[in-house]
Amino acid sequence: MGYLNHQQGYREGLLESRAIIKKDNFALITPDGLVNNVVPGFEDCDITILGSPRLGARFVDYLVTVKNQGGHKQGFAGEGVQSFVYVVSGAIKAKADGKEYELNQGGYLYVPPHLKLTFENNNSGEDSRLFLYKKRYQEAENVGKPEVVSGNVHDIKQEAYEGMEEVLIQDLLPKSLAFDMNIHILSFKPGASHGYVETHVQEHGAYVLSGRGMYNLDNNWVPVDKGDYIFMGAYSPQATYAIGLDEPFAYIYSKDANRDIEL
Ligand code: UGY
Ligand code: MN
Repeated sequence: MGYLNHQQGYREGLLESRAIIKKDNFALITPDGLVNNVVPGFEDCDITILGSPRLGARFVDYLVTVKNQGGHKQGFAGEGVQSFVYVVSGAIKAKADGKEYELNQGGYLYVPPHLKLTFENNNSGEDSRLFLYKKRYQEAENVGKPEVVSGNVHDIKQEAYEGMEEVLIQDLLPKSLAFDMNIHILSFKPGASHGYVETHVQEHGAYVLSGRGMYNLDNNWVPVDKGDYIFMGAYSPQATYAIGLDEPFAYIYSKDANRDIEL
């Protein structure tokens, strides 16, 4: 694997990759091929831009490794762009609207479009790994304004997904119409699956937190693993069977919601 585990130089075997890129449809991006991007505002961070408009998404997802006392101190997003950060590992201090949030593993913060998100590593001497998201907010009449939301997934109840006890869902943001998107975690016990191949207008950017699955992406069945990223574009057929022996196959993902399609 490349920069994530500092393995560089020639490798023993042939160059190969599980990544699949079908722009405007779906993509599988694996840890092995990630490269470090330099983005102004991020200090002492390794960053990879995952889903983005160049892939066909209307949002941007990032995998960020915050090192030492690094972070984003000048402020991320705002000016009409909402943001969301989830702590995959480690711990950070994040701030929005003058308030500070200590986010440990599983912690998250949603920042509405009129505010900026700042964060820094929590000084523990360890790197922190973040899944970071931004999307331009889609206004609507008579729905109110979204507010800052923070929590930890370990405190959120898992609900049976569409009547299936072996598939559990968590909603990280309120169901309020003020929000034009939500972030969820879906967790499948090995052997569990979706109830049908979904085909919907909404887009997803999904980061795999644990386990393994066989994923149907536009009717191509591909193995996916912890650390993989999946982009599912509008109308791209999608479903999974969880595989593996004991770990649930779980991923955090965004989904646009509560809005009509603009012409
Ligand atoms: O919420 C969803 O659309 C979700 N079930 N999609 C997915 O897991 N690919
Ligand atoms: Mn879906």
